[in-house]
Amino acid sequence: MAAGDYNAVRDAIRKIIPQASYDDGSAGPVLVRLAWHASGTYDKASGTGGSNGATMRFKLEAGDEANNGLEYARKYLDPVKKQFPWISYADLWTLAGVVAIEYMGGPKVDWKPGRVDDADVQYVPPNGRLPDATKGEDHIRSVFYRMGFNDQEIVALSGAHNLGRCHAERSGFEGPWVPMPTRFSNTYFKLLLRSQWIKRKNSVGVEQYTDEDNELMMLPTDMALVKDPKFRAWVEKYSDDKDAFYRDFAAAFGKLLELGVVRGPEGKAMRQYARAKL
Ligand code: HIF
Repeated sequence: MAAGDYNAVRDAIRKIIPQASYDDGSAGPVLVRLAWHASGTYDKASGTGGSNGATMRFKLEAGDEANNGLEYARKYLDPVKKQFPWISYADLWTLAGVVAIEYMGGPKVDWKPGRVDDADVQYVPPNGRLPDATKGEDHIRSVFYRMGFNDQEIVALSGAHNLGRCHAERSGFEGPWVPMPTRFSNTYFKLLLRSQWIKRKNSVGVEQYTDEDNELMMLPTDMALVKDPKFRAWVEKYSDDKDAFYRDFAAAFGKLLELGVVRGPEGKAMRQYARAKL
């Protein structure tokens, strides 16, 4: 297989998404979460963090409790990396998120290759940069503004919680947000607005919001999107207008994967050593 044949890599990723013995038969959602957590450590002010360098290869970052469970996503991608050793982990993890979104019926997200795995352990961003689901709108804003997102982009991105589920042993929360957690759609927004959400302690004693049947859930951070009037206006928009959601989600998720990726003339990512050193 020729080096640089990203379509062949996309095909190989599509093949590992169905996983009969894993959550809802699919590795898709956890691959989306890996792409986001690899990128969401970015800090605009210092230029540190982000997907370039694939610093989650190091225990120091993989062991951040926010990354619990992502070992499954990395493990599912191992055979793909073996088949295409020329692709960097940083490119593979971000590309897998994009392929998984499309596979599950979501929009096509623009993705550019060129990230490199040149970072050593000293480039691992500090633990604690990823969001804490027990918090509210101020926390969400401080985390996503740090990356350079605005309120509209935050809500558009949040539609990704249409995918997958929470696992008590990983985050303390449990359950899916929507009835079909391996299909991309704007159901998450519709449910946020329409259902009665009841604050309850789950099986491990952690407070979360559940529907009447205790089958679906919302995190405290999800509920903040309907409590805060500025966020809520976008939740209403995306609940009514699926096309607008798909378009804005694709733009925001594409932006997320590019955070901190500074490209040289040939498209190869360059590490800004002077700024990135922590
Ligand atoms: Fe998540 N997210 N996320 N998230 N997330 C979880 C699971 C997924 C937050 C917390 C959690 C985004 C933002 C935030 C996905 C994708 C995205 C879990 C459950 C928690 C606690 C983990 C587990 O127990 O396995 C918080 C606080 C966020 C800021 C508001 C993004 C927008 C929604 C950026 C995003 O894309 C996906 C996909 C999952 C499901 C993973 C799975 O294993 O099924």
